[in-house]
Amino acid sequence: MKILYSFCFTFFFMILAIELVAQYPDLNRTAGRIVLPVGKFVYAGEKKPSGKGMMVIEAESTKSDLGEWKKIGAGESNYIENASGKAHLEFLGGTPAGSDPVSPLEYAFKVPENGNYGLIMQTSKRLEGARGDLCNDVWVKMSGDFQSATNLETTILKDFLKYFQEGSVKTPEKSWHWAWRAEKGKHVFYNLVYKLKKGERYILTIAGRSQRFSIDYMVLFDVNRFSFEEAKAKASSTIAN
Ligand SMILES: [Ca+2]
Repeated sequence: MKILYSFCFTFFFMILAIELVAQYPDLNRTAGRIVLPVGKFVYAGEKKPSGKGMMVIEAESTKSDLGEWKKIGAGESNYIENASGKAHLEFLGGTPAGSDPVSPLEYAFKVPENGNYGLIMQTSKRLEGARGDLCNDVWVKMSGDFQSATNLETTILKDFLKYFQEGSVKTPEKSWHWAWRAEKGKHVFYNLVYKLKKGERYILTIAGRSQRFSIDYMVLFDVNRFSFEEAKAKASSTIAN
């Protein structure tokens, strides 16, 4: 049975790799592992029926000056195991409780289809003895020709919003968990969903807020194809690390 699972797993990623290379011929591959291209979207889903509409950006793919972010790779101190691309970014500025936006990181992208795209991120906190609900958020904003597709005004989405890792004070540190909502107003939460146009250039900006918070990758997905729960499950199970 183990051999069968292993075969199916390998076969799945072979098909995924073929799909990705077909769409993005300049994808790099190293020893059979898909290396996500810098600053580009790639599909992470199956071909049908729900294959389109899920895209990934590696946090470490930014071309911005890292400022107070640190890129941490496998084998380095404070590396969180199983990061995609074997690397993540940890914010070392600010305080564990948070700060104004620091060291903004830009991610320019285009979407292959018109759609309403939700944003989720794979994240990790490193407490070093701090309270469990600290070290767990960043700032995010979107720029470009888009409209809000959530219950926040478009102008609100164009400015920095606090975006946090879900869970409680008991959520384990130094392990990957999803961030999938923004907080605006105390304990008032919003999904971030953007109505995007094919071919338009957008810039997602992420800035440091709380110290020792890490981002591995971001996912933008078509909310008409995936619920937030489905998107999280799909991304967790298909993104190469
Ligand atoms: Ca990564």
